[in-house]
Amino acid sequence: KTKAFIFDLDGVIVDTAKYHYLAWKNLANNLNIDFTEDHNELLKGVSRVRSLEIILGLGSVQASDEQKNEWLIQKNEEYLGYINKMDDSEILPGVMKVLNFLKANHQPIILGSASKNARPILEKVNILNYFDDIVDGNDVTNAKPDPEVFIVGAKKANQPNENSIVFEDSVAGIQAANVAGMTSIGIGDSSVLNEANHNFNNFTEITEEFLMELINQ
Ligand code: B16
Ligand code: MG
Repeated sequence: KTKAFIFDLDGVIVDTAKYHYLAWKNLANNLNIDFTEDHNELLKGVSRVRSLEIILGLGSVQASDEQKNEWLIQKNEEYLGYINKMDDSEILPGVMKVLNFLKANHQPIILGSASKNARPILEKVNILNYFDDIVDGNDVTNAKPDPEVFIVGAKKANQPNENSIVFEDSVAGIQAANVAGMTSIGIGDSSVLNEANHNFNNFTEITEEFLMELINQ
C-alpha cells in the first residue's frame, strides 16, 4: 500500500528553533523588548510575519509596515548566517532511520513546513533528495492551524487526506492535520501535543512495526 508521509521541519527534522531564537532575541534586544526562551515557544510553527507581530506585542511596540519589513529582512539575514553553518550532524535522532525505512518501502515523503527557508536547510543537512515534494511557506497563504500546507502536500503525493500521516511538533500543526482528517503524530511532549493521534518523544521511539502498521492501515 501507499500513503503520504508528511514531515514538519523545525522541531521534527532539525532543531532550527534555537537559531530563530538567537536572531529574534537580537532584534528584540535592539528594540528594548525582553525576549526569553519561554517566549520563543510561542513562535513554534508560526509564520515569520506573525512571529514579529508577537514579539512587537510583547513590548507594545508599534511600527509601520515598511519598518516591519526591514526588521524581517534583518532577522532573516542573521538566521541564514546560522543555517549556513549547519550540517547533517544536526538531523534529530532517529529521523534518518525512519526516512530510510519509508524510502525502502516506496512511500512518498513530503515536507510540510511554514518556513520559507526549508530548501536551503534540507540542502545544508544533506537530505533534500529524500523528499518527493516540498510544500513550505513560499507555497501557501494560510498558516497552521489552517491545514493548507498539508492538504497541498497530500495532493502532491496523489493521496487522499485520510491516507496521509503528519509528523509535527507544534500544537497548531497537530490541529491542522486533524482538521484535514489526516493521521497526526506528535513529536515532543505528549501533554502539550495531547490532541495528536499518536505521541512520541522523538523518532528513536518509532519502530519499523509501527511504520508498517501506518502503511497498511
Ligand atoms: P522562516 P516549521 C516554522 O517551521 C518555525 O517553527 C517557526 O518558528 C518559523 O517562524 C516559521 O517556520 C517560519 O520560518 O522564517 O524560515 O520562513 O516548524 O513549520 O517547519
Ligand atoms: Mg515545527
